[in-house]
Amino acid sequence: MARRELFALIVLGLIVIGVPVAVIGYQYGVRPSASSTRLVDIDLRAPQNGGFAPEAITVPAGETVTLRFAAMDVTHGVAIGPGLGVDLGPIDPGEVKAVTLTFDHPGTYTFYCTTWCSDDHWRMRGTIQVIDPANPAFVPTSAPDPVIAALIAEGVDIDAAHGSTDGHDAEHSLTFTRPLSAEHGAALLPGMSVPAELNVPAGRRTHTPAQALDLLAEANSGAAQADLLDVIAHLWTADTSPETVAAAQDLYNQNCAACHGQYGGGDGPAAGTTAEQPVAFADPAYLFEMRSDVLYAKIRRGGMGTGMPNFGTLFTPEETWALVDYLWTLPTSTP
Ligand code: HEC
Ligand SMILES: [Cu+2]
Repeated sequence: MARRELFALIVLGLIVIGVPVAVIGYQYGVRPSASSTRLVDIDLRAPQNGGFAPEAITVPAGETVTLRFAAMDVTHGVAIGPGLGVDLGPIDPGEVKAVTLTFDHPGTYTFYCTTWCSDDHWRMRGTIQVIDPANPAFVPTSAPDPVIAALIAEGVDIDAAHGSTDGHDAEHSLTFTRPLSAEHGAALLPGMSVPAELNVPAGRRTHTPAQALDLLAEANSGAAQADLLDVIAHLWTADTSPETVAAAQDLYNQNCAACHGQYGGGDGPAAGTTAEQPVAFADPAYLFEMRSDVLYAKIRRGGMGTGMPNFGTLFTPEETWALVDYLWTLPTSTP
């Protein structure tokens, strides 16, 4: 064999063996220590088996972190909020899913399970504390929610028994003689006189439909109550878009249906496990005594020992309003 051929063979051998070794060595050895990408492995187990491990992680702002989630027992799902738009979908046992994130500012984020993995599924949450690298001991507190602050200032008790906060004088007791129809209400609307406070979204959020019924009946004497209720069903579902409602429906199915039921019947698989009965949004006699801003406050803050979790650390205010808008569609839609 000529020397040149031997030399070529050695070079080829070095390339065939050397390149993969270099690549693998770079990926597993050099890269994690040489760059600022941090890898965090998080195991997922149903809450009674330990939940997320670790349950709390700290990340300096500006640093890129890869979170790698592995389901250890049953199928889970992972989303991270608020406002990050991260939803990894279901993760089956043995499967691993990862997301790489860079947080620009200090703050607190929540990773949470989106799949019905056990009765305690909704307890499955963990926190990402993003710290200021220059001031690691400082933990920013979130600003108070202006909607909840306004309710407190107004003296509204968001934990009051259902239907007792609206000051409704029972002048027109709520009776539903036929299924609600927002479409019918939309058709009637041009012939109705709508009081100013019901003509703007902000006004609708601070009135119950029962109060709206009193106001509408006053302004439209002689109108049938069933027609006025249809007009309200329209007004209370008109402040959103089909896209927003569809996105909120996904949030509802992932986070609420287990207790409140897929169609809002208050009859989800976990309904029997909570201290109090989950409310049935599909029942207009209940929902029409509720204010949207109170529903919003309840979703963000949760109940006090009732079994209603808080979702303020999972969803943005916009997502919470979208959920409220979705709830109003439940008494008017037939499964
Ligand atoms: C683990 C069960 C559970 C889950 C999950 C759950 N809820 Fe509830 N929810 C309850 C219970 C029980 C109540 C009734 C007690 C109370 O009002 O605190 C309730 C009450 C509420 C109320 C207050 C009604 C009122 O009259 O004050 C709203 C609004 C609500 N839930 C919305 C939601 C939304 C939206 C989700 C999902 C993002 C959700 N819930 C997820 C159990 C649950
Ligand atoms: Cu889970």
